[in-house]
Amino acid sequence: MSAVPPRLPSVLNRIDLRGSTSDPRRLLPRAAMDVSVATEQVRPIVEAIREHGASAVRDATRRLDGVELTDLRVPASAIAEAEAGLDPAVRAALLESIKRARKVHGDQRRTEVTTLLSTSGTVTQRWVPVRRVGLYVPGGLAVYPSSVIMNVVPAQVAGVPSIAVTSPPQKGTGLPNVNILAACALLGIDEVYAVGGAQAIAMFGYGDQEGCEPVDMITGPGNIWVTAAKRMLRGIVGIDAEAGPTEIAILADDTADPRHVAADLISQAEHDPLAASVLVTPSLELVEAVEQEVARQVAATKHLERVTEALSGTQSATVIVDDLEQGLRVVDAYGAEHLEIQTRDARAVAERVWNAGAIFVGAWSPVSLGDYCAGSNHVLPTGGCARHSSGLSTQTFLRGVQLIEYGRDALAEVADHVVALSEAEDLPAHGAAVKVRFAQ
Ligand code: HSO
Ligand code: ZN
Repeated sequence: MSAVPPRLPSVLNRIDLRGSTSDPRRLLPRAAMDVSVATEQVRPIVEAIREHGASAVRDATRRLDGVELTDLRVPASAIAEAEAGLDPAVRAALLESIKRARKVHGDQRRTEVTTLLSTSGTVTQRWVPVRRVGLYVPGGLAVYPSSVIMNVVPAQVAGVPSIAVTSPPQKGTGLPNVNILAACALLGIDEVYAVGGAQAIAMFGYGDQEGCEPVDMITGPGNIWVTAAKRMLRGIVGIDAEAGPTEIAILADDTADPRHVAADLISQAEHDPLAASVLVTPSLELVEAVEQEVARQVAATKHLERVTEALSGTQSATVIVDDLEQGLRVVDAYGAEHLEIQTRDARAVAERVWNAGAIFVGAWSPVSLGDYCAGSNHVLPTGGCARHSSGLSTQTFLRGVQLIEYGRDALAEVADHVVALSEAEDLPAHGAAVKVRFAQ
């Protein structure tokens, strides 16, 4: 008689949506992030830096990071040393990640298009890179050299001429994490600052009056204070989408391997106690098998505490649906940052998804692949923002500028229409600006 393994208590909550006709958006909980409290704490820091520049950055760094900074900018020698000391396996992995990201982001480049509207009337859509960008790379709980690649590569491919990176100073060295510096070196970035948190965002937004010129755009994920500061500076500079805790949703059927599903749910839970891991499936057998696998794999995972907190939190769950049709409605309503499709004919199912930051298709495309080495970008919209926003791409760093060039005949063709619309809007001076050109 073979021994039956004992059933382990499930870490994940179950949500049963079978037969439900209500809006699934309300039934799928999300971790709430209240930026407004952080905003009040961040405001004096941002204002001090606007007024006093680098000295206020140093004050904030002393107070908040416990680090005494002399130079805000990391010396070239420290960047070179970090690269020289890089572990060979990490170097090879970073280089492969850079190579693939450059290939994919290179293909995202837009080409200039000219539309001919009549013989002498054209509109040209030009794509112009942002002049100077500041890229924030977190360095607290999480240290992500991979995020340096995901921010820098699209900016470089877009043709941004001036790129600065900042990341919090570590206690002891007063420098950003050594692998972050090494990643900058491999990417050819030499303007790097040892500044983190809201003070880094303010420094980029206003400049530091010493050597860091203000930037035109800031991208990159960060904690709640970084997010609050970015919100405050939006408008003064361009800002990418706000990054909340990471999310993985998996739409699976009975063909999915519960070991893979469990491993992938755990992989993103490893980021943050507020990370969300959601399995959506019509297969009760899969739910049960995944629950058992999660319990088994969690016991052996390194970051046991935050993984357990993330998986057992209300933001994570297994969601049982009637069929894949309802499953698709649920994942669309959720709009996950990362969505895996582990079903029969996964490609066809993926093509029907409307809302997701990135879609990982089939059994061999786990989210961790996209985090590091797929060539795709891992800075993606969270918190349902995938319904209206994109992840970072080459496009993020390009602005569309239109060139309108009409000759006499082309203007004559639409002159009456311009006048008619200007009168309809009671703005006759608009029409007059056209009429005056044809007056004898
Ligand atoms: N999954 C994270 C990115 C990341 N994972 C960096 C590992 N390192 C948000 O997409
Ligand atoms: Zn990740």
